[in-house]
Amino acid sequence: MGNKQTIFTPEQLDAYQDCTFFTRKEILRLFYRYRDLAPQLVPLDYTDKPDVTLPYELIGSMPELKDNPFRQRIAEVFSEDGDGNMTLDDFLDMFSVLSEMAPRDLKAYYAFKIYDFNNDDYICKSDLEKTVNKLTRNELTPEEVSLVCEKVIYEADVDNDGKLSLEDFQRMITRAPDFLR
Ligand SMILES: [Ca+2]
Ligand SMILES: [Ca+2]
Repeated sequence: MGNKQTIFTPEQLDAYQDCTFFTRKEILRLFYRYRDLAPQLVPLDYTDKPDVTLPYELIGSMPELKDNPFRQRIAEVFSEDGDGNMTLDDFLDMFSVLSEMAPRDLKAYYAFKIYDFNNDDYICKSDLEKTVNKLTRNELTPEEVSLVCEKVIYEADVDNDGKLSLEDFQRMITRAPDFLR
């Protein structure tokens, strides 16, 4: 493989570099990983923006995700269709935010979306229970989970509406960074 690649136009590569934290090389490497998931579906020429979406089952089986208890939520949040099926753009966005180069605020924003299971822009007690169950891999009893959630809400819910807004959440994770991992 020489310097000339014909998968993307130079403009496309520039655009990907602008909206991710990746270099051209990393973008191409991720493209090949995306393609390796389903070589029969993903063409080697993206210059005419092919309409390709890979099913969640393939995405969720990647080494970076397969042991993550939040893998399905992560894929849902980053997928345009909301069901975890991913275009190449979705895929690059996801890896960009998961990468070590992504700033903490951006990670916090997506963590909030991931934990907001019912997508209503708040983390309520039932969202938090699902989150804690996954974080602890179901090792706590329902009573313990309930107590943890009440405590988290009690401490983080500054405006006292019983649920966590993005602001409440951002304040919380500066004290409990475990929620970011
Ligand atoms: Ca919610
Ligand atoms: Ca609140």
